[in-house]
Amino acid sequence: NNHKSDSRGALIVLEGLDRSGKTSQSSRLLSYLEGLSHSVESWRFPDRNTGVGQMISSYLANESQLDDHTIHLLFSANRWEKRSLMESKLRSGTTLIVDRYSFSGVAFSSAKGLDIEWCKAPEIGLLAPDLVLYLDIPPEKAAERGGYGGERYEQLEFQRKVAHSYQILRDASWKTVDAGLPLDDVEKQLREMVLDCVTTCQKGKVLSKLWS
Ligand code: Z5A
Repeated sequence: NNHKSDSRGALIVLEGLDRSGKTSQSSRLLSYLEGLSHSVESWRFPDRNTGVGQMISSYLANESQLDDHTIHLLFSANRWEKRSLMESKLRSGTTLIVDRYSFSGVAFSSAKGLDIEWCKAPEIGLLAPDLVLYLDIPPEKAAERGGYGGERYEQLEFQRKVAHSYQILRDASWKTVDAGLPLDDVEKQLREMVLDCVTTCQKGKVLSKLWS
């Protein structure tokens, strides 16, 4: 039965500035879906556990220097490393809640001045999310939360540029929530959107590719 074989898990991506609450909301959504007996995992990019991920991690910690193009391609390679596992999880019915994805890759590198089309190119062919949730927060407000750590990019001026890049990338399919609201309020809005998406994918939806 064709319809039945199209049933799968949902690929749900959380995007937003540093400190917008992606990590907090990922874990809340994971518990929520688990509570409803859905098969679900939470993932994040960069995945610092792979070989490529370790290079990225040392770059972010300012322990190594890399050309802007080089680090961009490493972030992308880090997603390609996980692509086939991602596909098999989704096809076997597991929903993935992913903290940052290709949009972060393009937003951060283009904020440094790299050409946006050049930035998108290595992402073409990765799996397209079923839902992108954008946690919207003014950079100034995000900066007030617990203060930035010592990692590269965690500076107000740069985060303003990233916010601008996200504006350019955002399309009508993204769902935006006001991430300046209290954690519970943000979660409540996200729950509804996520459940809707999980249900649609369960009924059967074609898995498509990014930017093609
Ligand atoms: N990067 C890239 O350049 N290219 C790529 O392809 C990818 C990433 C994938 C590392 O990412 C850096 O890599 C990142 C982008 C770049 N650099 N920056 N900036 P990361 O994911 O490892 O780090 P992060 O995004 O900066 O994560 P984060 O600091 O953990 O932020 P968050 O996940 O959005 O927020 P949070 O941990 O849930 O919350 C932060 C604090 O705010 C915490 O104290 C919370 O309790 C508090 N919080 C959260 N929500 C609320 C609300 N609603 N009210 C009040 N307080 C809140």
